[in-house]
Amino acid sequence: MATVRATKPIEGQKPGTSGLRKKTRVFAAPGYLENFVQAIFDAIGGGKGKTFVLGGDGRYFSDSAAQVILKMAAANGAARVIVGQNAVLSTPAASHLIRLNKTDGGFIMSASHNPGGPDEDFGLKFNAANGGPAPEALTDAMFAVTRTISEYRIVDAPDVDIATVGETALGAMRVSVVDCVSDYADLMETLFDFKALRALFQGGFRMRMDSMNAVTGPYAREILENRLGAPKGTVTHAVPLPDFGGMHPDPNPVWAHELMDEMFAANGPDFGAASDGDGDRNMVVGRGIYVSPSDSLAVLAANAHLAPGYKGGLKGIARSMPTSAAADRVAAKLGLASYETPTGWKFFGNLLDAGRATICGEESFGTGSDHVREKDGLWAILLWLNILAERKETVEEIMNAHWRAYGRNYYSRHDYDALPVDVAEKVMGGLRASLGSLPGRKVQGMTVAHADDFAYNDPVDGSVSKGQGLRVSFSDGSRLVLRLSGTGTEGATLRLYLERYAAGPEGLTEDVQLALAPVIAAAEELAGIRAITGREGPDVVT
Ligand code: VG1
Ligand code: CO
Repeated sequence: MATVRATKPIEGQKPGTSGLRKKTRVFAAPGYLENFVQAIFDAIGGGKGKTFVLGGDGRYFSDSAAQVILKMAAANGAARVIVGQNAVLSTPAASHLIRLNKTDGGFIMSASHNPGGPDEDFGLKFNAANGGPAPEALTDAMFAVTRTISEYRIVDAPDVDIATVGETALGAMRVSVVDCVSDYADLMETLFDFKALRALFQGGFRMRMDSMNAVTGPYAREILENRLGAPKGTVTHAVPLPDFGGMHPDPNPVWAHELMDEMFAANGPDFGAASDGDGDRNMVVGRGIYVSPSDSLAVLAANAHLAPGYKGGLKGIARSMPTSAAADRVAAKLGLASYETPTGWKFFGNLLDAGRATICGEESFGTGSDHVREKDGLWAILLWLNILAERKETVEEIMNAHWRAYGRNYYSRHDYDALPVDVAEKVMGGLRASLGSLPGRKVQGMTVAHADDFAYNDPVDGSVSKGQGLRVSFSDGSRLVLRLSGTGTEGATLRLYLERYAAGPEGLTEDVQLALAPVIAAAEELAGIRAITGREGPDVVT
């Protein structure tokens, strides 16, 4: 019953920072999804006899896309597909299932923090047998196939029932529909002290978890409310919706403003958290204090030994290049190796597989460890809870103590969204062309120490990834980075990352944008973003 259908290459099927993301209408057009899925099978050497995981964040179009992927897996000879019930799996839960079942990889349907719906975004990414996002060599191979593809394989069969947990089949292929939450929740129990966390909630600790109508709702309810006894209603926006209820499921102070308002109100909860569309990002907030993701990574690394899963200490700490150097200071103090990788979780995979890094993080609200091969929002939130339970201090006390011990890396990211591509390229091109002449130059009272276009030499497999962002470092430890987003679906998004170090003990609690003012001014002087784009300022500041 397998049919071979003729097709033609479709332009632009190049996976970005994290899989292929397009407008839903583009993905739903005839042959679009099919071509890309066949390209994945071809790039991994076919599907014959293999086992895969399938799931996603439940966004609009996922149900029909799941049926196409199942029918194509069967036609490509797969032996078995493990599907999250209703095709739902958070990205970290999918990564876990790939590893737990020793499968050959998995398909994750998500455009992550991008909005969902018929007029918004859809996405698909393939994770390899280690549970992590396909490395660059593999995504390049997929793209190459999409440029020459002439046919795809799909079975003619009725839709598979994926709403009922249990075993079923599609021709010769087994389809195992599994509960989305239980294996993942069990994994969390092996890493964190659930007894201490239950006691914390029993003692009246108040938390607000905003799942933003996205995939973590059922996970957070099961773990926080059912297993840990947090009061019902601790998790808000807990029902995943195909369009996220119109929310932009990106956990940052701008898009999670309801949570921010609550955390900054008089008598707000003790701890607040939010996660994104597919559950791999997290934002943490204390009462009256926002924790920047770069600082969160540093605090988690410095305190991870307080949780049972990490009591033996860490092997190393890795961060993406634009992430602040706060984590490096922790690594130095603990005598651990630290790594600086390009943006995107796929670059942490080799370090985690090789046992060189235990904890990894990105400034974009992503933190994770070697328990899976993706960043993991609820993992970070539970580690924070475990640290709060052990230290018996508030988030604010923990942050202040951290800055006193290590100094503070003031940090912010300014995003200029949906720019015309040529305008964004002009900004990048201008700064890139001047990099060679910058060292030694004085800008806004600071001296440029180093300027380059970041290239990463993977210490594990020796692969080289070039053009990963323009960086300018100053002799006082300040830094600015400029790169183009690889996850957007409209025009170009320019990201400006800003950092300034204050050693303390004075000046550790300044307003972040004020503390960064000289670096912001230096960025404008060197790159002319406002001048070239004509924009008055960034669209999103985090
Ligand atoms: C962004 C973030 C990056 C993250 C990626 C995927 O990429 O900056 O750190 O890994 O999103 O996250 P970009 O290329 O737009 O800067 V998710 O949660 O959207 O899968
Ligand atoms: Co995500």
